[in-house]
Amino acid sequence: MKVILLDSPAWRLFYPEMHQHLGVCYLAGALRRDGFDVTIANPHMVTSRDKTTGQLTTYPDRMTPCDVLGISATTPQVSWASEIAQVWPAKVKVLGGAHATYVALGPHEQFKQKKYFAGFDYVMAGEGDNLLVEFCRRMSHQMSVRELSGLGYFEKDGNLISNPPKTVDVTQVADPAFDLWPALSSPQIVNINGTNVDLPLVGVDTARGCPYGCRFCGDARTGLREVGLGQTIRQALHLQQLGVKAVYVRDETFTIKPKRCTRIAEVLHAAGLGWQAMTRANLTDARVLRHFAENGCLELSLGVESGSAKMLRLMDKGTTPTMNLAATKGCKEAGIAVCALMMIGFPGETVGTLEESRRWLAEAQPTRASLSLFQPYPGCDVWNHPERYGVKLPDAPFEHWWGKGLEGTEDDVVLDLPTISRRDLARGHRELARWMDEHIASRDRTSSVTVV
Ligand code: B12
Ligand code: SF4
Repeated sequence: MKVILLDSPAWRLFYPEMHQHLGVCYLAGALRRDGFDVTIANPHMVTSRDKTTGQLTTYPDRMTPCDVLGISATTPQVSWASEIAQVWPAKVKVLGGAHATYVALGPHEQFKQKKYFAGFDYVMAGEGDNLLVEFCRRMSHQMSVRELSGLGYFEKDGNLISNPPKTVDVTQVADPAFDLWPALSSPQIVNINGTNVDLPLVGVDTARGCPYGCRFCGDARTGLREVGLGQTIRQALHLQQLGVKAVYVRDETFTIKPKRCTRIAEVLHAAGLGWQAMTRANLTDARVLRHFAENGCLELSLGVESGSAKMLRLMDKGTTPTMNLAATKGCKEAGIAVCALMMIGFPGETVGTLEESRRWLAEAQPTRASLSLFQPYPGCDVWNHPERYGVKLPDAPFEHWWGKGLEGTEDDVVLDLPTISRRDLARGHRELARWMDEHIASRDRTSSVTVV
């Protein structure tokens, strides 16, 4: 049985090929361990996007026929996933990943309809490591799949019926098939904050889930499941053998356990890997930061979100602007580049709180900062309970749920907030983005990374 996996195209991101999909690599590893013939396709080779109209073109003649096609998608990518699925010459087509998971398991029956998943036969919720393997096993023996945990199928009237998923034991999953990631065969050198790094920047995870409860986040309160150190060592050595020079640790809160993360830093460093990771201000111990600086840390991203104490409270972030300031300073003092992840447009935002974020950035002067426009993505508390935030879920198709930064207009704002007009929010977004370009060393990944 031939299985092809791919992430949906990332045409909206700078240097789309840079963003290796760790989940897809895990699935490929699990299928390969079970003896399946599996490849990972490059979504950017089978599609192109017109920059002016934003329209996707698919190239069916470049799509290899297969028995099972598995596509991953976040919410703003899902329409592209559908376009690909509709033309790919595969016997069975399956959608998985964040969008599939949160729509299938969340409230809002109106979105659990075939028309939102055009081209797909099945929708899989949760972690696919075991589910996809069992699905392919059964398919290859012409057995029924309908009762599989995590599987979603469509009734005749188009309703999506989903079985609750099982959580996998992360200490038992197969290692990601890093070697099958297509872009590994065409490495490029880029410069990140002054350091030359071989692309792709490969993602690894040493734990899944997060115990915190930020209201804009689909991962809120999912607990923490740690991968064994032996697995991390094995994966780091595999990457070293593949010639990879830098990794992006995808753990939601890498520094949650100081002893553990310092040990992992040593493992990555010993394998010759520079690394980036994400964390939050209340988990930035000075000793840990110094240790990171000595062990190959290229950059730490901090979920700062806002410069307004009120907004951080509304988001249930559990940090304050002062804590975020101290954490940014701590990283810089330890000699670590720090990227402040900022978000505007969460319910409660006003013109005044936007200005507080600008002032925070001016004072903190992080090495880099990224700016997102909040979208009520499936999975987050605003999606689950819009009424608690005084908002209605937008009618706009999912592909519009995307913040456009400098080019954004009020038509690109999909959520109506009681506290700020669409026009003021779009203008605030543009102005803050422009200000960041001028006053922060670099606004986001796009401007700090140059291909050399
Ligand atoms: C790292 C990361 C990124 C990176 C890399 C993305 C990538 N290519 O993987 C970057 C910075 C590029 C990124 C960008 C974005 N991201 Co992001 N990202 C993450 C993060 C923090 C970790 C992803 C990860 O590696 N997880 C670990 C792996 C092992 O898990 P996984 O990918 O989920 O895969 C497992 C399952 O989902 C499932 N699965 C996945 N795909 C498939 C496919 C099939 C067929 C099957 C059966 C199963 C399956 O099985 C996998 C193995 O268990 C997640 C949060 C999270 N914890 O997942 C957010 C997350 C996925 N991102 C999110 C969003 C919104 C985005 C953006 C849209 C943000 C934006 N507006 O710019 C963009 C879109 C990216 C794009 N390609 O266009 C949301 C998605 C919410 C939603 N409803 O869709 C998440 C969940 C964050 C959140 N907490 O809300 N992201
Ligand atoms: S934003 Fe980060 S810290 Fe907050 S719940 Fe999500 S993953 Fe956890």
